[in-house]
Amino acid sequence: MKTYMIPVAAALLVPVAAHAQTGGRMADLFAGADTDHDGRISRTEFVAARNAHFAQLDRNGDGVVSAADFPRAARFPAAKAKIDAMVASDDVNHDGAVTRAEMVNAPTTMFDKADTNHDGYVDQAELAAFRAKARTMQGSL
Ligand SMILES: [Ca+2]
Ligand SMILES: [Ca+2]
Ligand SMILES: [Ca+2]
Repeated sequence: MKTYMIPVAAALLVPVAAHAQTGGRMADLFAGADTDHDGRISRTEFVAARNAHFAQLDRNGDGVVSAADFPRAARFPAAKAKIDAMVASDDVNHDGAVTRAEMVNAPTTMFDKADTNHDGYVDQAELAAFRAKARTMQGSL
């Protein structure tokens, strides 16, 4: 089981590059989310993955996710804009930082978009379609 964790951890150590922002985050959340390995991701699995993701995003360990957690990426305007957008999407009280409660209670917009037949699971076909769409959206940015 431990072997599953290595690629994920390694991927998270890669500095946040301008081109890897939103799409990378989407892929990461779904990639490790299928914890019962039934080939599809339930909403519960997605929320658990997002919850686990919080600790990885809060790099300076101050309990909130904000631009301060990405000092290197924040120097690049394009990357900074994407970090701001990521924070803003979950920042319910608009104080510029996302608490764990805000992230856990945030709407599962990404999951809902990927679950195109609305059966409460994102299967392989839906995930492939979602990733293709995410790539297209990134390309148009
Ligand atoms: Ca599953
Ligand atoms: Ca932080
Ligand atoms: Ca589905």
